Amino acid sequence: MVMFALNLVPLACLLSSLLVGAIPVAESQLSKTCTKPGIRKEWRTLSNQEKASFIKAVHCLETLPHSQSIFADGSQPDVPPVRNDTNAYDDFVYAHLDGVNRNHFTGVFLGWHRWFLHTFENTLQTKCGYKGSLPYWDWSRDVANIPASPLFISSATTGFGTFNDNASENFTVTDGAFGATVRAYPTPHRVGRHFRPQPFEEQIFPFAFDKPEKLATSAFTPEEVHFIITNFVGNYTDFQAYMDGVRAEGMHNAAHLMMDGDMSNIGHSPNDPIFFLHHANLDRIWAAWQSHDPANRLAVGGGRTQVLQDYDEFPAGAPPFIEASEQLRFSGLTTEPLLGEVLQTKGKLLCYEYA
Ligand SMILES: [Cu+2]
Repeated sequence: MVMFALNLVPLACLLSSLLVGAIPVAESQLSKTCTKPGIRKEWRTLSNQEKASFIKAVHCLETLPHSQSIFADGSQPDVPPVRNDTNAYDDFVYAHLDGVNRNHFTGVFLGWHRWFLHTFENTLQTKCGYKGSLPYWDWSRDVANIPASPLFISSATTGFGTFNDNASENFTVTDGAFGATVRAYPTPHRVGRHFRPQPFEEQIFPFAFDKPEKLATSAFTPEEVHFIITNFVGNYTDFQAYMDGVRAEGMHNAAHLMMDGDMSNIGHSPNDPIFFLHHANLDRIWAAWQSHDPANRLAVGGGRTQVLQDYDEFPAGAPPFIEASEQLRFSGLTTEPLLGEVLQTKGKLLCYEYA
């Protein structure tokens, strides 16, 4: 069940520059300084109690009401209408779904997801009493055997559930903390997840994969992670492009597509809470690259327009080129900082680091 490509067309959408409804960042937030950063830890290093408290907070989010401020901002033509019979978790999925074209394969990719993850973490903390920070999943530690990763266990209090290999069941996850969870978008369904070691065998983009037989795990080995952090000095565009990969076979897409089901859909992938741990790891790698060299620290790049037909030329978006003054858009989910305001994880708006 591969739906990754369905939401990708039409691709060259410039409407995001014409949007209304941006929520400015409050002055009070800008004057904050970061003295006690939250520590984001790798999932397997958490105690069972810490794991359970994160999962409990996500379940709490699923019981909170849907926000009336969520709206489709017009940049994504085929987005489903906002539903009122939904919850606060579904609002995150909607905001992601509504931003597919502007936030993927464009220069705001990592900055947008950084603020999205922060909003998720902050909501768990402020609305659900969560005391910890957002955990991350370092997939490079599991390349030898992904299904045996300590994340994918059937415990209802500390596990994300195992993979389902049954296509006739839509790969529905039946165990773990989210086995019975129904998500609203794009239509009500239970979360699906299936281990697909060679996800590039099927063409899902408007171009053929370069190495269709490539193992997903080969894109995110410890060597690959080391390589991306220590290369592309001063060149954000090439750094981001490498994360998505030559012909989109890089670590970002490889891990998404390898899990099939919800995670393999570029729009509604946040339906699976694994999304947040996967993207926290990408954010961690970006932060490590940023601190690797002074020339990386505030580097931005890529373009505003997603054009997958010209992926080889513009893997990080076509012009106009992205600058730090680019406004991030969140479809009513949260405040909307400029890209330049989320470049530092320990700055005026953000205050966290990775263990
Ligand atoms: Cu995304």
